[in-house]
Amino acid sequence: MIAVPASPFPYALPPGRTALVVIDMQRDFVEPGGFGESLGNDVARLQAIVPAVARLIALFRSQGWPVIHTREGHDPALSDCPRSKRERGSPSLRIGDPGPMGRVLVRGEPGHAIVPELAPLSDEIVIDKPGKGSFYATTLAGELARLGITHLVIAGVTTEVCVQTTMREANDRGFECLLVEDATESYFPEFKAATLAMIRAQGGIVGWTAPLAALETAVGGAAAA
Ligand code: C5J
Repeated sequence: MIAVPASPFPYALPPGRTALVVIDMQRDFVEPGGFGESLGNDVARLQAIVPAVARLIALFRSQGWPVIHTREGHDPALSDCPRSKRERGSPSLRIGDPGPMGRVLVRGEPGHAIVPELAPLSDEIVIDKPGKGSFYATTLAGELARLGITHLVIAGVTTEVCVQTTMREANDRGFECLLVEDATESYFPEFKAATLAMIRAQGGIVGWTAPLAALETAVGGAAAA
């Protein structure tokens, strides 16, 4: 076990049974002209974590530990997109509409792709999900079972939406989850802060949080020992 300094207490990371899940680092959420910006959000906050997420991915790859990427989106016919999701609110672009990066949140379109700096390697698992949670209507649970994974390190966007939903789904399924504080972000800083606080409240009711440097130091120290 690798002991990672974390809140609310150290996180015991078992090498060989831990995977990294990088959530929805897609152009539609992170880059100007995408779905996130069409909802009125400033995407600069999300762009700022790309280097930290890249470091985290590099850490897992250096250890030979699994890296799993998720993408939120829908098939071109929108058959897996509930009407409620498409029609809610008054965004300048709705799911499926043509935008500067192709049809918004549609699989295969440029905006649906993961940002180039974090592109998955050909042997890494990519989970396409129609909802906020990464377990709902996906193959993620089966992939984790096949790999013998019991612990998840989680990063990506947005902290209080797809990241938190995924972490709660995972927690309910028995996974021990660590959210990397500076490798996740929200369009709303107060929502990020509240999410981190509620995850680790009540003795880690949903899981743990830790800064990237703490994880890097712990893993590096274990590798050198
Ligand atoms: C959102 C996500 N915010 N990846 N998706 O709709 O958090």
